[in-house]
Amino acid sequence: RTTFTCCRPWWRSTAPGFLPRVWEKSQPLSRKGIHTTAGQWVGEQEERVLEDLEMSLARRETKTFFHEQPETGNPYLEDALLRSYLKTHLPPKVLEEVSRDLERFGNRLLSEASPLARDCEANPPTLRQFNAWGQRVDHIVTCPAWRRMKEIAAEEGLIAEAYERRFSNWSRLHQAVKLYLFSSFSGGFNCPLAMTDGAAKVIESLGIPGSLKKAFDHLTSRDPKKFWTSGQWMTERAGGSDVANGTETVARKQPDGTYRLYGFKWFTSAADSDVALTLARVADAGGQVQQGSSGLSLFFLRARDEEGKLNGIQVQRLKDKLGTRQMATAELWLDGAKAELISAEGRGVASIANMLNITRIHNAINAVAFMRRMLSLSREYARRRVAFGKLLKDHPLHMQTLARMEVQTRGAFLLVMDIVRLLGLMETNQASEQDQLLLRLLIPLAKLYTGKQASAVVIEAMESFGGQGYVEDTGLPVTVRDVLVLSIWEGTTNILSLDVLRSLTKSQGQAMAVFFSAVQKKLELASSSTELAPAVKRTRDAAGSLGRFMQAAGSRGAATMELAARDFSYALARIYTGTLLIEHAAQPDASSTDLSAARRWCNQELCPVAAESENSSYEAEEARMDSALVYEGILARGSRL
Ligand code: UCC
Repeated sequence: RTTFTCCRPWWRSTAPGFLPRVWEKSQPLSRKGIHTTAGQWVGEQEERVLEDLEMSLARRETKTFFHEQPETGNPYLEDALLRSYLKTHLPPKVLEEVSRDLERFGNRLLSEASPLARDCEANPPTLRQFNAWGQRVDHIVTCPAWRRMKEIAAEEGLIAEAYERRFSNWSRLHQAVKLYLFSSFSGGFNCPLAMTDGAAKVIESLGIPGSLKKAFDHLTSRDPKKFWTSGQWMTERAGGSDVANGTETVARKQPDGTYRLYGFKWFTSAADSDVALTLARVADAGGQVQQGSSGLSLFFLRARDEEGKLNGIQVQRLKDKLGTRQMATAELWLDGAKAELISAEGRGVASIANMLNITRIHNAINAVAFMRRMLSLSREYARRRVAFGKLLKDHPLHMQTLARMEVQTRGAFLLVMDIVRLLGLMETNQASEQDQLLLRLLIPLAKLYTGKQASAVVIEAMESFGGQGYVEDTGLPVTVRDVLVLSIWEGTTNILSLDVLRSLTKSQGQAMAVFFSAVQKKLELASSSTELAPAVKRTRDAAGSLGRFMQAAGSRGAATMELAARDFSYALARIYTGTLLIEHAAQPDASSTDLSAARRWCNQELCPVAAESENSSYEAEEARMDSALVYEGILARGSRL
């Protein structure tokens, strides 16, 4: 190997005829210079041969260094926690059927969806605004692989499963697990599915009115020719968080009872969808609209008419996004789009909340899916990649890093599954009032917490591949880019933290009481386990600290709670997830890894809001200092501070 380090390798000084055997082998490769003088011929040939020789040696020398591509197997069969969760929770008959379906589906993902997903990434959608004759067509051109994904989604019942309810409350779980497996092989098709599920949920919660029956059938169809997807057009130019003040779209009533929508939707994902739910302000006879949340109503519309012509919609452009590039996100002008009012007037936000809650659950499912996928690849790679004389898997520090990611992923998985379990109960009228309050609280918690976990875990997983993780055609950067959106769309971390507070306020504190009682119950179930005792104690202590914080904050007003909202939500998420890991580890057939995951999770700071409160982080003086820290140096430029 040292031959590569000096400027003139040893063989360069060797006369022809004394070259090593490898030279003889590589000689036929070069015949350049044969028509010139003998002297030149020899010189050029020698040069060429020596180049070939270097190449050949280089190849020989590096051949053992090629990285082996990590190959993962059936994602269902390789997911130990998923399988043990299903075994614990599903009735045996349901388990048998679901398990068979998931194993088959896992194989299909590897053989069919995985290559399609790569196609979707390689062929992102484009916008064709005009036809050859100069007419505006605004056609969003998608690739065949994307369209095939839609067919697969229908065939697999990725939406239908949840609404057919052939396994009663367990159907939601079955659907969620399929989505979880599908997500990282979906080439971005997880996004339209989230909104389609949300739209079906809204329609179902309205009692499937006659005018929406056809749409509901299409959205929940298993027939690829019939299956429709839905968009969720909420974000306008003023932003996607403050919907109440940012929505400018106006709805004008028509003589036939329908409405025409006029406005500009700034961020419409899966813009190739067949239908959409959107918010607008109904104009009165004088053309006036009511501002604020109480002026918003919910509308259903079809994107195109029967002939495929856009329904009073112009596509201004497609967004050039960091990730989820497989999926078209567009800016849309609504210029008289025909729509149907589907909520009571002024109840738009409350009505679309059903959709938001479903898409937020999908968001969390996707977060866990991406974590699991990257971990599967990381652990496979660690079984193949040698560094410092041994496989990565034999380096304890490397394993410690992966194990920490595994604990995060397990916690997130159990949190998401618990939400889906509650949703299944609610949808089959088996949920108590407490279950419903808990579900309302857990959805924003899971969305905000798993979004952050996923970003951290996936970036860490990328690093576990070293430089390979940073190389585009390994496919790893796509996942990193795609996962970063999870803490942004469907409500950012802070917006979701405020939604956690909203759920508490709305229930006048009952949701919090239910939370504490659920934690208490789960911990009691584990109280006979000596191995879990330290984890149980830490969680109990954390719940106690949380209770004391709330009592103290109660007397300090809404501003304190708002400032504490993020840390407060993290505390709830960590405590609740800790109890789920403990509960899982307390099962009779739990493994030593279940115990370890629970113990490790509970060793972290479970109640950051109490710790930060002790640091006075929510005092007015600290809030002023937050601004001072952020804006130091900028005042000179005449800001409004
Ligand atoms: O559209 C987007 C991109 C689409 C891409 C989707 C892909 C998903 C893929 C996932 C998997 C890959 S992004 C749009 C992002 N925007 C949001 O998510 C909205 C974020 N902002 C909020 O969530 C806000 O907190 C708002 C809009 C809900 C705040 O609205 P208001 O009107 O100011 O809030 P109010 O007045 O507190 O709430 C109005 C009513 C109340 O009910 P009533 O009137 O009965 O008291 C609330 O309790 O709505 C109710 N409500 C809810 N109910 C509000 N939020 C909820 C909720 N989450 N659940 C139940």
